[in-house]
Amino acid sequence: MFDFITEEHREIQQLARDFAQRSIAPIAEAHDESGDFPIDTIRQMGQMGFMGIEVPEEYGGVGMDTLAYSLALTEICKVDASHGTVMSVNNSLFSHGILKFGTEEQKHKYVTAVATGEKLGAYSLTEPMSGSDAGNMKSTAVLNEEGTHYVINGRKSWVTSAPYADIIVLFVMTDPQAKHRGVTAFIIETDQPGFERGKKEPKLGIRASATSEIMFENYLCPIENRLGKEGEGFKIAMTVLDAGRIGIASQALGIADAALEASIAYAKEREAFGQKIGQFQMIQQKLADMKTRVEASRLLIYQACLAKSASKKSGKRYSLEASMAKLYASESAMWVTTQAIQIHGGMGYSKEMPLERYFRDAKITEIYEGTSEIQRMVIARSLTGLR
Ligand code: COS
Repeated sequence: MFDFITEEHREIQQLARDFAQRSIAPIAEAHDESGDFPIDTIRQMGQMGFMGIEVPEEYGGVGMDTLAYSLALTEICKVDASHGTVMSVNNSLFSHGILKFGTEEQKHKYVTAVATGEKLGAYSLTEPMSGSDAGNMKSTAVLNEEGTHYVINGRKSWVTSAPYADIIVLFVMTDPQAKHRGVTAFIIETDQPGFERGKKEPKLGIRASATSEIMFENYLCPIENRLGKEGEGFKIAMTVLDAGRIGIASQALGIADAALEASIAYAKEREAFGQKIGQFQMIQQKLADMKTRVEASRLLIYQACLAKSASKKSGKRYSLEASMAKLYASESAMWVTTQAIQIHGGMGYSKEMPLERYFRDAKITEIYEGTSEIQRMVIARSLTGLR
């Protein structure tokens, strides 16, 4: 039916499905419980190419398209959204920005290291007092007198993978008076003096992914590690988030798919009042609506993937398609996982089954990389052209 899904797409989807079943499924629950970062499986995912699916082969990646990335990510998240979070940050938030705005040297040095799984990447935009209002950041970078280094100071928060990241794409102010036009992007190596990681955030969901604050105190960033031009950072951040939002939509779809599959199986097996619960109309209605929302999410994600691929030639923004996919898939994941728990009753509420993990993991997809409110704002603005 979807002739844009090729044999190669099916192969990478199957590879991700097999890897997730074989290597992630046995450890997902324990890592969710302990909150320990699953470094071994993350490294394996890098070695298998899952951290650089869209990265061209010359920079160590698989050289496939956004749809391939989305299909693979959905499969990983169907088993464990925490692994998917790390995969999504490396692929879209980290590599996409450097590939689009970086120099040849930056691409070879940093994208290759992350795409091959040798190093772990991160992306840092948010600050304690600037989340949705991303242009209101306070951290600064000042070029030194010699013009060789930027001196970076400040504090960033909610940085996914920060406790383990080797390299971070960072956004700070080089000209605070200019507001969002004063934001500049940098590539930060975390083993240099002046960089510190805060405590790991205790989180409701995606507990095996690691998130923390990061602090900069007179950190010296060489001028060749500036990403793009001075003042271009906000646009870079937004461009990268458009790509990232397709990843989060795919993550939400994976979670919803898992909850739906478990619910169908349970409805066929569990009996009440002398019949399978799947024979009750109230359960049938839930399953029907869950399936419809899952498939509608999938179609919006396909549309966003195709729009992003087309934008490579046309240069046209795909913010509308990415935000619609993220908005709908994330809200559907929250709704579908809620229904899945309801169908499972007490068992759904119990840690004996993964339903409550899916429910907790789904929530973040409505928040990070732009809340549902921000997605609605992006969608409405692109419809009217008004700000
Ligand atoms: N791609 C390229 N450029 C973009 C863009 C995009 N997707 N979105 C906005 N821009 C540009 C605009 O064209 C504008 O350019 P000019 O300065 O040349 O006019 C500039 O960026 C500012 O745009 P805008 O005025 O729309 O910015 P706002 O401050 O109103 O913010 C939102 C826009 C709310 C959409 C943005 O701040 C946002 O996405 N916030 C959420 C941040 C987020 O997702 N945080 C999570 C971080 S990862 S956990």
